[in-house]
Amino acid sequence: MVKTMRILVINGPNLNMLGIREPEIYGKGTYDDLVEHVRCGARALGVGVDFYQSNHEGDLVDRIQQAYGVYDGIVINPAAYTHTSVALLDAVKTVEIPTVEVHISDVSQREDFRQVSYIRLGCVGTVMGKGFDGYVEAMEMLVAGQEDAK
Ligand code: CA2
Repeated sequence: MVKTMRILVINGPNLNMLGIREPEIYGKGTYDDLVEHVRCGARALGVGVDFYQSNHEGDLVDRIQQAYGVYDGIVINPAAYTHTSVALLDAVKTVEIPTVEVHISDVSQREDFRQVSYIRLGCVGTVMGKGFDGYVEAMEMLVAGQEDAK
């Protein structure tokens, strides 16, 4: 029997407020629009997807730990914690689940403080500057990675 791949999509602080400001950077879509877009992409790829959003670093660490043995891949936009959190890096390294870092905006073209990403050191890939489509591209990377491992 073919097992359906399960992917967990994690979003960090303030991403629940998408759509209310800075549409020139993040677009006009809301968090619910993002979830719908990614759900649609997951359906097309034939993978199962669950979502989690939190504004709290420790809750994000807890959710990554709970993913251990349950999910085959993680897509994570740690938002501001990208640039500060060793705890999130340690969490993804601990669970050893292939993880792709996503940013809606192109952080490489933004402020100096956004040029640091701790979580990147524990990720199999990074997608940035592609809006909501970047989450779908991240899932495609995870699917391709699983195919290669067969
Ligand atoms: O580009 C991204 O996806 C970011 O991860 C978004 C973070 C930012 O700190 C990172 O450097 C890059 C910020 C998320 C803020 O969320 C919003 C809330 C309301 C309206 C627009 C965005």
